[in-house]
Amino acid sequence: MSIKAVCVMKGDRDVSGVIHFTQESPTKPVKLTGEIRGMADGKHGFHIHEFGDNTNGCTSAGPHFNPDNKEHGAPTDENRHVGDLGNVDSSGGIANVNIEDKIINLTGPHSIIGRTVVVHADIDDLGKGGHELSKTTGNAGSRLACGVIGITK
Ligand SMILES: [Cu+2]
Ligand SMILES: [Zn+2]
Repeated sequence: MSIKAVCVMKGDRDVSGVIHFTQESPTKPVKLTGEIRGMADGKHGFHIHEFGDNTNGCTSAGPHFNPDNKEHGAPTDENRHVGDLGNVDSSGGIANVNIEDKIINLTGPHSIIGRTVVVHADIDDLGKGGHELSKTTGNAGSRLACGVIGITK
């Protein structure tokens, strides 16, 4: 039976979204589908952050989920944080999310359940921008919206 999770994202400036996660089994990739509304056109960094804590807004979610102690990178890189899902692309106020990822999981040590999805103001440079933040955050800027990932049926 497949495993399912959902994340309702909210932010300060009318940015909101819903992301659905499904995984056929613990050894299969996780599929993400959904949309985020209210962002400027262009690419926006999209990550799983370590903590499912939004007490002080998206800041409380902490750094990128990185249980294997690697550097920030692209989803396709060997050297990446577990939480590195790259960018979502917004057009006309809607970013459609359609991602399949083999590194995040809905069970086990790479489980993202109870952690936070964050979408950022700027593009994630995927570790290659040469900025001092490239290898930790992709220099993706402020946190526009976030939400905790929960189990659903
Ligand atoms: Cu992030
Ligand atoms: Zn990262």
